[in-house]
Amino acid sequence: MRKRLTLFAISLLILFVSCKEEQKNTKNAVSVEKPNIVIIYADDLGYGELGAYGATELKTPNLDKLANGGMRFTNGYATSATCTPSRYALLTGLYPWRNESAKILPGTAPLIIDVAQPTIPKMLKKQGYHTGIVGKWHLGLGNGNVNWNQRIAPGPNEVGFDYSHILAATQDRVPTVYIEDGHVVNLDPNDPIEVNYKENFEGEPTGLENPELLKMKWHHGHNNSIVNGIPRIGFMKGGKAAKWVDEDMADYFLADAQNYVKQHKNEPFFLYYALQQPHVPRTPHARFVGTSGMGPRGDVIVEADWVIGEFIETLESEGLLENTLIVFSSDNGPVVNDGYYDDSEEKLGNHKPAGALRGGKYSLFEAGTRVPFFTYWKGKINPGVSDEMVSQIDLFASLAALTGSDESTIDSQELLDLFLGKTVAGRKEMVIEATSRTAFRKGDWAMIPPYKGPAINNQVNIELANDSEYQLYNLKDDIEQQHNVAKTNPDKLKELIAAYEAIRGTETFEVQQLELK
Ligand code: NG6
Ligand code: CA
Repeated sequence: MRKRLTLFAISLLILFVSCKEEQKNTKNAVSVEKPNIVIIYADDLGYGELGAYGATELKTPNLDKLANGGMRFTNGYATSATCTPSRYALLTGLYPWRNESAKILPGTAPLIIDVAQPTIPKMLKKQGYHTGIVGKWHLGLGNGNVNWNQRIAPGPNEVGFDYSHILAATQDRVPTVYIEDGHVVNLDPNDPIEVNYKENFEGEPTGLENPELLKMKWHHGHNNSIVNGIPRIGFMKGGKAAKWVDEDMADYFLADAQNYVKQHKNEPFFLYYALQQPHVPRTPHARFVGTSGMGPRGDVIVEADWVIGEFIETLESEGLLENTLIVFSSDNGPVVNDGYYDDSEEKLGNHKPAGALRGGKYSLFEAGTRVPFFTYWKGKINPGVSDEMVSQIDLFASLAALTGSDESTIDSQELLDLFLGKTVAGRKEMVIEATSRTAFRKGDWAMIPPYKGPAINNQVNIELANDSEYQLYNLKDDIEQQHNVAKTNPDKLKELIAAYEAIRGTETFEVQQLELK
């Protein structure tokens, strides 16, 4: 029943957007700018991880230069505290809880974006852009039962990307191969790939049974197939020549992103550059090992910063920097131990991945969704800092406005002027999500409804924000969310609950159970 309702809702949205389309076509064409647009999206990078956001122990000079040279948001949000829902929302401009499939996906999950659904790349294509994705996808592929040895579809190319070069799910999930325009790169037809998330293939080693083969040990989960000495989530067989080398991944995607820019420099392009760092397994290239003094987690952040420096240099040497809007953010907040023994906890020292914020990845507290978020456009955006609230879902309507499209969605707010550095108002309110639970931000306030379940996920050592009672925090006085003032502010609480339910409804939703093994 819920599925049918979701389909119905999506059809309504499509109708809404196509009506707008018609209106647009009847309008006089106005001349608009068509700068190149690059969204750089980190994976699990926390609010306090960059120098520009207060990090003192980690050095991120290249990202700091962009953040300080552009519009830096202190209240910039991913919609969710995990990857798939945030990425779904970023690309579609819709809250992820409108789609019940927008949960952390296994590597075999079908595509969760309807091929008829509006997306940023589709919208930009209509505005004359060439569109590409390089890096992490994690939105599902195919229609179920993917045959990895044929063209894999539908995928990014069917939802608006002219070019795609991706990793299917996460670096810790099989299949551990690159996929370019639907084809596994370097696939040997005599060594076909099989993937299964339920059971192993006979005779194949696993992290659980063959610890002697491991160069990185698993802490929780991550004890299935072993690739490159690293135990993964899910079982995989075959595809030896196609398997990626984790330590080369940053260089591999960088080279591809640079090529993409060079190839398309003579037309407006949109590049979604989705980095794999600092998600597990953290596998810095040898050049970066030991550079942060913080173990592999710090090292891959240094590596990611270098990668972005190189990428920006390419834009500059190609003469594109003054004609390119860059948006940088992260898909969710930080986690230190996300399933491997990699020294990250031991060597964290005084670094605070979430800055002053409470919680982290998977959490409904601020650190789950409040992330580094800035825009940079050389010569166009005046450097500034904004405390206005912005969400990644707002990029859809804002990029549409930038490029002369009238498309929007019910959730995306057009905040173009703010993204371009003007001192104008941002969002008044928004729903945030974490493992299918939702909470609300309005003005200076954060409200978290009661949820069952553990207060802390002990495996990752993160407070999830589950409580039997409503929580209300005034972030202006209490950014660390230490004082639940729900009882002393009943009217404010009522106001937030009413505003939240007006968007979210009152139905209770199935909460995604994290794999706790
Ligand atoms: C969890 C994994 C975690 C990470 C996460 C997805 C276990 C125990 N934990 O299920 O390691 O892969 O999924 O992260 O398997 S995300 O950033 O892509 O959402
Ligand atoms: Ca993530």
